[in-house]
Amino acid sequence: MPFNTINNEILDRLRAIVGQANVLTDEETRIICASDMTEDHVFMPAVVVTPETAEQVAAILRICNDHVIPVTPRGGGTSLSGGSLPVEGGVVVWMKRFDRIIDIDELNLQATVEPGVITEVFQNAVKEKGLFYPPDPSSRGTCFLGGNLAHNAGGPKAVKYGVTRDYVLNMQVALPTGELIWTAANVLKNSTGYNLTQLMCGSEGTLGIITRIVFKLRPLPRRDVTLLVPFTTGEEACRAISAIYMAGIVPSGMEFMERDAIILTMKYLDEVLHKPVTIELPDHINAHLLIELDGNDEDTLMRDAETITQVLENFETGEVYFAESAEEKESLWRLRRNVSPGVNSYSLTKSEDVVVPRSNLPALVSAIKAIGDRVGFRSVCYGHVGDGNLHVNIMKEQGSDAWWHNEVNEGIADIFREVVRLGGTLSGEHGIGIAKRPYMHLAMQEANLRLMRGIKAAFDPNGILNPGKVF
Ligand code: LAC
Ligand code: ZN
Repeated sequence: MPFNTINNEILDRLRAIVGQANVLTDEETRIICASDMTEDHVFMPAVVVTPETAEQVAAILRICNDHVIPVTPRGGGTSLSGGSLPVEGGVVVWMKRFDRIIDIDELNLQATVEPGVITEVFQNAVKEKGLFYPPDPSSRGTCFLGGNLAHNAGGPKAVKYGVTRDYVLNMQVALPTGELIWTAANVLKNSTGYNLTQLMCGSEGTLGIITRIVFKLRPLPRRDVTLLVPFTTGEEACRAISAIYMAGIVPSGMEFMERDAIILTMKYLDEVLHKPVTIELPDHINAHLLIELDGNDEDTLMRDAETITQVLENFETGEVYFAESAEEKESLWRLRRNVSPGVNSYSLTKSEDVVVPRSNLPALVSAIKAIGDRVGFRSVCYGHVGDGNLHVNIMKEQGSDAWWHNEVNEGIADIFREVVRLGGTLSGEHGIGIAKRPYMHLAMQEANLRLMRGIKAAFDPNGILNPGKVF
């Protein structure tokens, strides 16, 4: 269905809902909401609305649905797949005023929050009460919990504790038709009908706008051990991962960084953020694993770390480095968290987020490098390899625009074909958005896509919500 454009009458109706000050048509605000962290895409919305209550969000949707005007929800704007890009223009609903932590329920280990709370703010708030919210995307300092849910964000802790979808019990959602629903109940078990909560997770803002969330929490682990292991090759590092699991260890972090990822991120931390981190990079070292163990008992952690070092004797490693102090641990994680902004600050990139069964990672890394050699791009790989989830940043560097849009996209299709052949799929945590939409048919049967389209139509009969995304 073709969309209608916004006129003065609709602007007045939006103003009547949220107040004059929260209907923003100035260029500066619209430019902020025209892009996210995805490549170099820019799509200008006609207007940005900043509601404060669920009822306001529902009322905005009702008007836009009646007039068939596209609506794109926006959180912290950190999407790497184009989730918050208003590709059809129209209204951006920016959720930044939904920033309250409503309740941290220590008796039930639950918390109720608004979706515009910054992830790290929430992590710290529950930590003060001795509790733990494990999902830990690298963008935690600026991303919003609502966006984390919409994209089912992961991060390093997922390898032991699971991803965002594993921590949500219930949520309030404004539907594109203007109705306001709760998806479930605040309970730990629930077999009551279809699971609308989980359907919303990872739906990328295409089915509804999340207006309140009930999370479950865990007790905070008291101790951790962090080690950095250099390897001669990326494939060798990836082979070691399965061996560590086979020795009976479940790390709370198992992160991979290629040599180029470390070089570019060290440069960025030094030159741009002025918070340098230095690690030795001898010539024969081409990849590192950053491994973390957590728990409450120091002796158990030390025994597990010892087991890991014994396992590693069977691999081509450099000297294993144990982070002793909290500062040393923090600087290793600072390095890891800044790989994406670091690499992206030195070249336009296409960020892939593929995932395979972890035993197939060595084959995947080899295939990516071979495809890069053939097409002529440099790829910088890093990511959550304990989960088999590899981020692949493909660098434009000196390449021409035509090459970037044609040959490189074909090369990416080849990477995805290889991923699927290895039993994997397109995205482990960043979502599909617009970036991976052209490749969905490589991972999905037509029947899957038909079911997804049917679900979309059931929620959003006029297709107004975050159009142009996913499929
Ligand atoms: C990371 C983000 C890019 O792992 O997912 O750093
Ligand atoms: Zn990641």
